[in-house]
Amino acid sequence: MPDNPTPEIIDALWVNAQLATMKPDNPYGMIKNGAIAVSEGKLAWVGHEKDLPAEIRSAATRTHNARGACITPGLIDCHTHLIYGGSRVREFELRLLGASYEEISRQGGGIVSTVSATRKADEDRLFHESGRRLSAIISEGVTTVEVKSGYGLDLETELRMLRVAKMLEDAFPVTVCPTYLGAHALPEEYRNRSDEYIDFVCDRVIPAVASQQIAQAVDVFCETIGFSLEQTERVFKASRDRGLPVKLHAEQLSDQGGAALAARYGALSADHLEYLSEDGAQAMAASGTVAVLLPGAYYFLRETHLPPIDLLRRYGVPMALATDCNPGSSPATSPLLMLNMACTLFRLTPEEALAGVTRFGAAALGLGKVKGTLEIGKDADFVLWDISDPAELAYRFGFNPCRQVVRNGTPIESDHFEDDTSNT
Ligand code: DI6
Ligand code: FE
Repeated sequence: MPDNPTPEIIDALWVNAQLATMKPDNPYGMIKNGAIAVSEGKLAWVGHEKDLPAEIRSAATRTHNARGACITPGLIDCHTHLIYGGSRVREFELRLLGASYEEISRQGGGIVSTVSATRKADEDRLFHESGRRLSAIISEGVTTVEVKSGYGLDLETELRMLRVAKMLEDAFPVTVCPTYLGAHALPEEYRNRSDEYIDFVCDRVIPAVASQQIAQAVDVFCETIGFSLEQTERVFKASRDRGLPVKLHAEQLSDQGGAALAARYGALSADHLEYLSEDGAQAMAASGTVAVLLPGAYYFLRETHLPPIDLLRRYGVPMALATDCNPGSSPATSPLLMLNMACTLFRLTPEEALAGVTRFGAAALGLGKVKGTLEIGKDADFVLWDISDPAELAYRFGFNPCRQVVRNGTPIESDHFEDDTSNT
């Protein structure tokens, strides 16, 4: 039972709930017949309703009857590229006719075709188009989302994308964590000069991003069709020099040793990891680097090489899960579908999948102390679901049982929301 002192102001109380706190102590950190009290945007009390101190109950300005709903932490989508211009539907058709993702990329399609469309799109257009994707993601209970740049590549467009990330955060009820992904693909103007492009990323863009405080981390695509291990390390060094944490698209299509390098730089996460080696898994475990699994990309690219889930489990590498929302390899805006795919394709348990979009999603963004579980003192971001067992979030697909999202202690307006509120 929590033994925190009672805060003077209790803004709201939720009773008659089943709490999947996602604390690691028992499956789902489950508290049947639980209650949550919120004070000034933080969780002030979490526990069994029978243990709720009378002074908290009476201090609450509002009491919400959750009517048996299952409450989880707000979901965290810790890897997206949701800001971009244009569409890659034609590329989807080409792949169905037999072209591979790598072939399309080498022939000047792929990421660089999205770069052309994104450079042409102004802030308003990017905001409008990516806002629609973000709303879809939010409607499934996401309260924190990471958003990468990486479809501008030049200074102006990369900064524009990062400004749009901030505009989205101001306009939508969600925390946006922006990441600079300059080393995503080689822009046309640097053809055959990838080292010079990396100079530009390190000497021009990273200093600008750091001084404007417009991104919280730096990412790289380390791959045969992306950047080499040496180039990745240069970006990591430049980021470290500016105090920016790093993360990496690692071993998505081949084993480049990227995850071990990321671990050496204390990366927040290494993402994709289909081709991760045992050494890579061990290095990640030693540095506490989170493995971000992206089943949407695995599915959409019809990959057959599974990420080594058993190795990750054996070494105790925390596993997060995300949509990778992007136009080329994962045009997905459903985190709930990712839960199902993580179980069906990667054989995660429903509990591991849910931990991947809560506790470990938070860890992948360096937010483990403030988000990701229902614990006193953390941000009051949580979701009421019309389900009786949290495993249902992973079991069903194409179905959204989200009844109500609460962010910073405040219920978010929604058409579906029916509340049973009484003032005390
Ligand atoms: N890996 C991915 O899956 C995305 N970026 C990356 O480095 C795909 C980006 C795209 O195809 O547009
Ligand atoms: Fe990605």
